[in-house]
Amino acid sequence: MWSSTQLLVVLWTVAMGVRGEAGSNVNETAAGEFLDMYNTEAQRVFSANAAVSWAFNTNITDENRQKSIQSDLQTDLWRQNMSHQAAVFNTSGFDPDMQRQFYKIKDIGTAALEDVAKLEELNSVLAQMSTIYSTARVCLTKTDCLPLDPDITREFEKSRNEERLRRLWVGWRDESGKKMRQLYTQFVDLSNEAVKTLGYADTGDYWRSKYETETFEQDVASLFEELKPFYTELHAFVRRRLKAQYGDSVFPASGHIPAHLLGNMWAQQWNSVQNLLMPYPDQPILDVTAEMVKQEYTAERIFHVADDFFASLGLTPMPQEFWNGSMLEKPQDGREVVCHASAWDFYNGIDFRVKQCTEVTMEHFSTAHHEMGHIEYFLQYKHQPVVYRGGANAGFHEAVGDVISLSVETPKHLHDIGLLPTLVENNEADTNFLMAMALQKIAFLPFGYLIDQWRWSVFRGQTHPSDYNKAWWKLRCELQGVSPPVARTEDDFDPGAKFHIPNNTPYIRYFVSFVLQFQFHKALCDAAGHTGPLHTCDIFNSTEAGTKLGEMLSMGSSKVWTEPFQALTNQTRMSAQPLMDYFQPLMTFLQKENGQDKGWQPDCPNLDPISSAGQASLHYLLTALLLLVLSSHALTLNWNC
Ligand code: X8Z
Ligand code: ZN
Repeated sequence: MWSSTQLLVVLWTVAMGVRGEAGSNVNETAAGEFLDMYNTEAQRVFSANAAVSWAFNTNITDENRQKSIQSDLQTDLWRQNMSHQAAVFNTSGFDPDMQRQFYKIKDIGTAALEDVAKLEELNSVLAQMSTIYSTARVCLTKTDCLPLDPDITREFEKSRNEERLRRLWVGWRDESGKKMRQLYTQFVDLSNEAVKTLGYADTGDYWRSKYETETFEQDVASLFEELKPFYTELHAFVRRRLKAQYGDSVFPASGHIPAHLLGNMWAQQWNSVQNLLMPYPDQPILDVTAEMVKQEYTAERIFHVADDFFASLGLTPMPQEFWNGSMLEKPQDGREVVCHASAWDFYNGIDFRVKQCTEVTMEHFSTAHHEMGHIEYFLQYKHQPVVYRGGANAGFHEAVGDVISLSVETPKHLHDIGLLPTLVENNEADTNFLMAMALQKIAFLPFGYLIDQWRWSVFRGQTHPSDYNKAWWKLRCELQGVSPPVARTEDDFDPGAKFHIPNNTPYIRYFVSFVLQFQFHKALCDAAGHTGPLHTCDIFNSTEAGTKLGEMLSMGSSKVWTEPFQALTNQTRMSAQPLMDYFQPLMTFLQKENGQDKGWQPDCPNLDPISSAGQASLHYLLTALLLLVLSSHALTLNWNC
């Protein structure tokens, strides 16, 4: 396939006579033909690349990794070639839509690295980090070695044994992040070098540019500040309940919550420990896991329930290829796979797949909707040219399935689909429900915000490799109010223990999504004619809501995000207001419960203040001192051996 593609490109180049100086061609007809050619070829190149990458992600072997590295390299080189050809056109007088397409063809990120050996090294480093993460096992005994999914994840959700959780927490970081510190440093240098050739200051600058908003960094910072009081109230309530469970002695005096007690390996969402945290323990708890197990739900059935919801809105149901091609369960044939859930567009308008090691739990039920939201977006914009087959911005892509979940997870809807046998409607049950949602949505906000605060600072060179872990924990302690349960040093690399760092997926998109999804929810609920508090809205069966959502999704990334955003919400700015409105009743409850018992010190307990460089010099200093003492002893005692 590769050589024929190259041949075609060369033939086309010669035929169209587009060889020439950068910016020399002003022929709009030739430019239109170039875009057509790009679009046809991109579908072939990207879909071949997706197939090789899928094979690697669903069967991690040395051979598949090599093939994936080579395929990524060829794809990058093809994009480089296209970018050079596009640069021949002077687009300034062209139709604005054409200008946008040309801009996107030239904005190729790390593929811009001209040195092929370096490009291969970059792809290889990424594939190695991904492999380390996805094949790691934690051995608590010589024979008992556990993978993250499903075993360790399940223990974090179910176990309340502090010591076992602590050992798993440390074990996971020893086996994943710690093993990739050097690779990550290599990656940062290569990635920065690549994007600098495109005129970006560093990789973070490149990532942020995708939001097409001058004030993006300030915008997310002020949204975070606005939402902080909500998080602080939730944190205080959770801390009190966890102290009652585990005893005060496990908790540092600084006010932090030890990071291994929140039901999740990264303490990013806390809903798995919700049974300890219900404001009214005698009222129903909103976890339908037991009911799903009782009704013998399967992975496939979970996805069919999600599909039914999208279809009820008049949106596109999952095509047969989705059901044939997806990996909805962890394979039991001994294959190593990347279990972290993802959705795949094969760029051929036909093949769309999800890869998820689905477990029959409410959490996975929610994730299934999340992933299907990505597929629905792919389906809605599949008619667009390849350059526009993306979210209005990455936060939009992450928000689609979550918006659907906001309806699905209302007690009323869960009752309607038979997952909540009895529906109790009173203020106390309502508060329990809002707490369950807050443990997913509010608990996540500082985590969603801080991951890229760390990476942006690393890419900028403000955080040096010798301070990677210290800077990470500074953010975790200060913004999230969680602390490491055992001492951390620069021998550790805890950022690497989170999927999106080794897999190089930007993370601010999730923070953006968690804000946007409430703005979307409000707009869709209005379209559906919902009355009453926002948290009681279920848009199931509303084709009015479905039509509005579909209109926004079908635009893909053909316009700056504010345009599709305005079409749905009538607004042009991100706003935390709908999120705050949704949770207001819970906040009133928490403020009353907490009084002044809230907050934490900014500094981290359990963070070794001495970096590895510092440790090394201390080590030399102590050795020198010891030698001095010994030699003086040797002199006085006439000690020789
Ligand atoms: O990675 C994901 C999705 C795939 S895009 C499963 N999420 C983030 C995470 O797990 O860290 C969804 C919520 C945040
Ligand atoms: Zn996602």
